[in-house]
Amino acid sequence: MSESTLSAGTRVFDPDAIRADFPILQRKIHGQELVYLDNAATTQKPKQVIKSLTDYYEQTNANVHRGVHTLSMEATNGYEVARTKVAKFINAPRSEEVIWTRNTSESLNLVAATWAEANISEGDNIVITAMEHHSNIVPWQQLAFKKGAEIRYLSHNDDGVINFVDASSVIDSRTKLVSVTHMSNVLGTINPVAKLAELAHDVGAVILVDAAQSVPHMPVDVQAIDADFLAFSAHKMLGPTGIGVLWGRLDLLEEMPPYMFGGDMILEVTYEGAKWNDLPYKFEAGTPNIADAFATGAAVDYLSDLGMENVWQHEQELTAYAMEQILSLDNVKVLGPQDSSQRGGVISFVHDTIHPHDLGTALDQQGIAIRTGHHCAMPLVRSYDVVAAARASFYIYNTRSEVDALVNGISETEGYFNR
Ligand code: 7TS
Repeated sequence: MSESTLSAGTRVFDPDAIRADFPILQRKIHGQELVYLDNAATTQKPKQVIKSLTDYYEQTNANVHRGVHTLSMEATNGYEVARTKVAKFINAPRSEEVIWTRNTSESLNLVAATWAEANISEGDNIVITAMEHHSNIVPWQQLAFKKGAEIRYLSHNDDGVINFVDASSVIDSRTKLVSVTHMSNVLGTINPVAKLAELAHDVGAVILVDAAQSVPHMPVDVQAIDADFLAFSAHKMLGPTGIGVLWGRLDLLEEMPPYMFGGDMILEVTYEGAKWNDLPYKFEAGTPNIADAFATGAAVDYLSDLGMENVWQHEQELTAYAMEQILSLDNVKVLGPQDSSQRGGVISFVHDTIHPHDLGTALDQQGIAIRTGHHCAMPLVRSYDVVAAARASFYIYNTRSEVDALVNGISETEGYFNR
């Protein structure tokens, strides 16, 4: 099926029309057309999102939740409408379960500093996978050091697929939290989080899903996967930097102590003490990131108009094509599932003789942006006996001809280094 015939959203999925919405894609890099393949790090922004920021500052700017004047009421209304859009996007039962944070990292730290601080004691364990981003390792390590708790890792096979045979022995009666990435930012593996939720719930643990790489790319329904917490960042889904989301189950959020103290998160303050505000404000101390919440709403609208099923299908098709092309290169090894139907649009690879940083620099000269390094998942990358890998990651505006440019670019770089 041609991509331009997909139509579950309200807009036809046509990569050429989509590309026209992204001003940065007109840029030339070293005199070449930009081929942007670093979407797992951050995505580009469509003019609709950029305009929502200028519109906000030109027409609406005021502080929220405190004024009776028109601008303040409009700002408050827009800020809350954006929250409602996010709630609908992930099928959250209630919009007050959606907490604005700065990014996925802050969402994870919030749970560590509040829920985990209150519920994890000496001898308990926290289960994560061996393919987590540092943001979903370090907060738990720090908490475990402090509490005398244990971190346990779910293993995966060489292809990067979680090993379920030992999962049921790793998760046991002392497990309080299972915190797993929905999609690996290095291997591209999509983890069966609903199955992990079942294992966690069977022992009375809660499950936190790091959805930084899934919410932007596929339909995610917090109720269908039976998550307790879900974290993601707006900047990886067409939105601005500096804003992210923590979704949590209402009963858990209600019981949790606040994360930061200050304005807006209190109901009443006396000289002797304070009473916390209702959700979600209990977790949003101080003047929030209002403009970026508006822009996150615009990003959610953009993706919803395309339809997340269509976004997913486009990336699946492009990833299958890219895997085929990259695997056809003699000296390149791909990390993660070789079967493209088991992975999302992230392909990390290593070249037999060219260091990833040299490859990345040579590709940049050809206008092609990829990421190189440990991708903030050092233990994982090292487990493959490499210190760094090259990574191409795709999004709605990428095309087959850009995959061809990447593959030709790798071949040309080989020619240059082998001269
Ligand atoms: N979790 C996963 C799975 C991620 O991929 C990232 C960022 C984070 C958490 C942290 O997100 P942040 O918005 O708080 O930074 N991943 C990457 C990456 O792969 N390249 O740059 C950032």
